[in-house]
Amino acid sequence: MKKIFLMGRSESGKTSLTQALKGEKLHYVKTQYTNTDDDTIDSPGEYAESKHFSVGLACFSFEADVVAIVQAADEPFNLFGANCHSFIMRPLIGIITKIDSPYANIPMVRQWLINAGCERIFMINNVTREGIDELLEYLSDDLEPMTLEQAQFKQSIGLNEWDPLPEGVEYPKEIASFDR
Ligand SMILES: Nc1nc2c(ncn2[C@@H]2O[C@H](COP(=O)(O)OP(=O)(O)OP(=O)(O)O)[C@@H](O)[C@H]2O)c(=O)[nH]1
Ligand SMILES: [Mg+2]
Repeated sequence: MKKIFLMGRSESGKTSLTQALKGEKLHYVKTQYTNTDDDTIDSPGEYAESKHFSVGLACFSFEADVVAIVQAADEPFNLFGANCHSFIMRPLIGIITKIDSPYANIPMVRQWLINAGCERIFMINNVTREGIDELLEYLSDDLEPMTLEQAQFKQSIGLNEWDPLPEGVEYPKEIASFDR
């Protein structure tokens, strides 16, 4: 299971999402500080809302396999600038919550997440669990463990460390791998 780091404004549904992913009944808990367990890291929305704290988000992201921007479908404005994935050395996905809201504007929020650089976007209703299985399926595979040399090799051919090697390309034999 990939460990997912959730960031997004207060009330966007991050904690509810951690509960839905675990199959728990939703119960409101205001996130006061960053919580981590086996598969999730849940941050307080205030980190994303303050330019002084938001730098901390980059630090928490290093503990995760994948970073998610969580935005409710009815958010009135966007906190995340274009290309904000450039400060995070992890795959970035977008999660749109509250797709059931009468004030939802899904095309607008989706465009914000595309502009931020999200490589996949999931649509979630934490209350009915719509979309949760698709997200769980994405999270179910572990990332391939790799050595520093393997990561550097991927970078040398213009890939992110988490991108798969193209067909027909293999790591050079002389570089260290995990099974040696
Ligand atoms: N209708 C609807 N309500 C939701 C959904 N997800 C969360 N909520 C509600 O939105 C409110 C805020 O949800 P939280 O999960 O606590 O939000 P958060 O992002 O963790 O907020 P902070 O801890 O302040 O950062 C709660 O009352 C949830 O029940 C959803 O998909 N649909
Ligand atoms: Mg919370």
